[in-house]
Amino acid sequence: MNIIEDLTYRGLIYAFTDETIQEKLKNETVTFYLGADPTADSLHVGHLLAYLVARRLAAYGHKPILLIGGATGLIGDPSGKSAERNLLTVAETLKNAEGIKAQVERLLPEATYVNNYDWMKDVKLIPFLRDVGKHFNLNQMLAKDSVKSRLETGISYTEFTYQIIQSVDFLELYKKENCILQIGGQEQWGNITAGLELIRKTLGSEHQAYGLVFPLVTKKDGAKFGKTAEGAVWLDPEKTSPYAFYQYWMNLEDSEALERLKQFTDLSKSEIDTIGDLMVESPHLRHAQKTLATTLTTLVHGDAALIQAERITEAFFANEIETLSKDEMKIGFEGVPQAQVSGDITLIDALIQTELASSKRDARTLIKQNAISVNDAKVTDETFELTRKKAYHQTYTVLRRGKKHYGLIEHL
Ligand code: 383
Repeated sequence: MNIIEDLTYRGLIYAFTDETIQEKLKNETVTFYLGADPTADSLHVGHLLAYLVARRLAAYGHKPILLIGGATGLIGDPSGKSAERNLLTVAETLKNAEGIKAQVERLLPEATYVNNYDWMKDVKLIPFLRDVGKHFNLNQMLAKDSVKSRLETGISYTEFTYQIIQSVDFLELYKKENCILQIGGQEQWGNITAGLELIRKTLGSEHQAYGLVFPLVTKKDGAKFGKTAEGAVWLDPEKTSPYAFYQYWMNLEDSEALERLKQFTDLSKSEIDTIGDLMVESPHLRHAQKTLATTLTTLVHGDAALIQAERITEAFFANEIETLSKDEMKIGFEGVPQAQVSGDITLIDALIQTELASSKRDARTLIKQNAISVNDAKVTDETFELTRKKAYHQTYTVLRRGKKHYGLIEHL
C-alpha cells in the first residue's frame, strides 16, 4: 500500500486542496505541518487522531513540523465553534502550551517544534495591514464557514482575524522551512486554504502549497466521539486516569471499535481483518476494543500505566477489588457515586448517600431482597454498620446493588 491508499483505507482523507500533492506524497519527501492552540491544558482523543495522521506521514518519510499556537491561542479559532470564546491570559496560554508540548513530544519525538508566538509577537499593526491585510479579500473572509456560520449570532473582530494569522504561519513555514503542506481536521479547511492563497499572492503564482484535511470522527448514533458521561477523554492522566482512558476504548461498540482500529493504530489491513473475523467468532472477548485499549494506553501513558489499568479492570471483572491498592481503588471508582463520612455510617444511610437507594424504605427493601453487598459479601441485616475499621485500607467500603451498580464510601 502506498501512503494515499493507506490513508484512504483508514478513512483519513476528507479532502486535498489539490490532487497533485498525492504524487508528491508518493514520490518525494514533503515537509508538512500541523498546528494546535493551547486553549486547554491538555489535548484530548480528537487531537490524538490528528497527531497520529502526522505520525503516519512521518512513517512514510515525510517531515513533520508541529506548531503550538502561542499566538493563535490568544485569539481563538472560530472554526467549528458556535460561540465566541473567552480570552485566555498570556500566562494561561504559556502554561497550557507547556503541557501540550510534553504530550505531543511523546507521540512524535523526532518532529520539529515551533511556536507562532515567536514570529507573531513583534508584528506591527501598520506593516501588518499593508503587507498582509492587503492580500485578504473581505468577501472571501466572510464566506469561510467559520465566519459565515457566525454572522447571525455574532463574531468579534478578534476571531474574524484568526484566519489571517494562521495564514501568516503557513507563509512563514513555507518560506523558512520549505513546508508545502498543512494538515488538519476538516473544520480547518478555511484557514488552510486562506494560507495557500496568501503564499501565492505574496510570493507569486508558481509558489504552490497544499492542504489535506481529515474527517471529524463521528459516531453512528450522532453522539460526540471522545466523550464519556464525565466529559472529554483527555490525554493528561490527571484529567482522565489511564484506567478511564483504557476503559473508554474497551467500552466502544463493536463496529465503532473496528473503525477506530483503522484510524488510531498502525495495524495493517490484514491484521484488522483478522480481528474482524475474531470478533464474529468470539465477540465476548472484545478483540478490537482490547487491541485499541492496550495499544493506545501504552502509546499515551506508557507500559506501567497499562499494567495498572489492566490490573484494575481484572480486579473489577473477577470481583477481587480487595487486591487493589488504595490508589487503584480510588482510580477504579472514579465516576461511581461516592460519599465521604467521618468515621462509621449505617448501611441504610450509606445506600441513600451513594444514590443506590432512593429512601430508607427503598434501602430496607433492597437489603431484604438480598440485593446488597458490602465489600463483596451479601448483607441481609438492616441494622448493619459500615465501620472504618473494616474498610479496605481503612478508607473505602464498596457497596454493590445487584451485579453492576456500585457505590463507594470513603471513611475520613
Ligand atoms: C494554529 C495555527 C496554525 C495552524 C493551526 C492552528 C490550530 C488550529 C486549531 N486546531 C484545533 C485545536 O487547536 O484550532 N487553528 O484544538 C485542532 N487541531 C487538530 C486538528 C483538529 C483541530 O489541533 O481538527 C483536531 O486536532 O486540526 O480541531 O498555523
